[in-house]
Amino acid sequence: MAAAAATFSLREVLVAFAACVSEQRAVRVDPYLAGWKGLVRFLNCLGTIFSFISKDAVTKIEIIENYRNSDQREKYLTVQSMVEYELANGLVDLQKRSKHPDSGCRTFLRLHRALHWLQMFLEGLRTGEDNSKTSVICSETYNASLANYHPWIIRKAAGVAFCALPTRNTFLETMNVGTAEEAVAMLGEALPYICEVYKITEELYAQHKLLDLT
Ligand code: 1PZ
Repeated sequence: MAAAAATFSLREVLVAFAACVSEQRAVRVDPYLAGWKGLVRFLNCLGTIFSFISKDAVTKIEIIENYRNSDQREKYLTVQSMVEYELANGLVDLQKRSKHPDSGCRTFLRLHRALHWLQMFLEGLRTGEDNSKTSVICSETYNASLANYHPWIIRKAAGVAFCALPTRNTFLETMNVGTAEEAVAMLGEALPYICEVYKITEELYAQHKLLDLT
């Protein structure tokens, strides 16, 4: 029903990331992608100026989803099994992008780097003053993280898009978790899950020297 579509809330993202880490501390791919899909829906609510960003995120999500729907789906159940499988079978371009331009490892790394930005951005939002500017929190955290991996033209476009972000309180209300205070509380609950997922993935990629995949 229409009401169901309208009740989208960023709480779904929290629930998804909370479901990512298994008892063996593996990162489950399906809830990870579900978390990103929720973020994309949220981003789309903020206006068409962000569509070049959400389109790229959707492309990356779909590449990994295709692996999850392929004959090798079991190999892509967790990030750990994906890394193991792709490395053991020479499915990752370790030097430069060539035979396997869209490997799971390379594609996942793009989302992983964006998750680092998200972690810092949400923390900035959570701890920011009532009247602070979302655009400033967004550009500062972007410049400190993801921007290092983006060419000038993308950084420029991102900077323009950030100017369209609403004030902190309006932004928090757009999350549909209740009042701004309730949204802040939800962020406090969500961030430890996001941080944990980020940390485990970062360690795994570092261990296999995959953090620089082009
Ligand atoms: C709330 C405001 C949203 C701000 C989003 C901040 C991130 C800006 C990212 C700009 C990405 C622009 C589009 C394309 C980028 C790609 O070149 C790169 C590298 O991929 P490659 O070219 O190597 O295949 N893609 C990425 O870095 C992935 C970016 C995903 C960003 C998802 C943001 C979701 C935001 C949710 C907000 C709540």
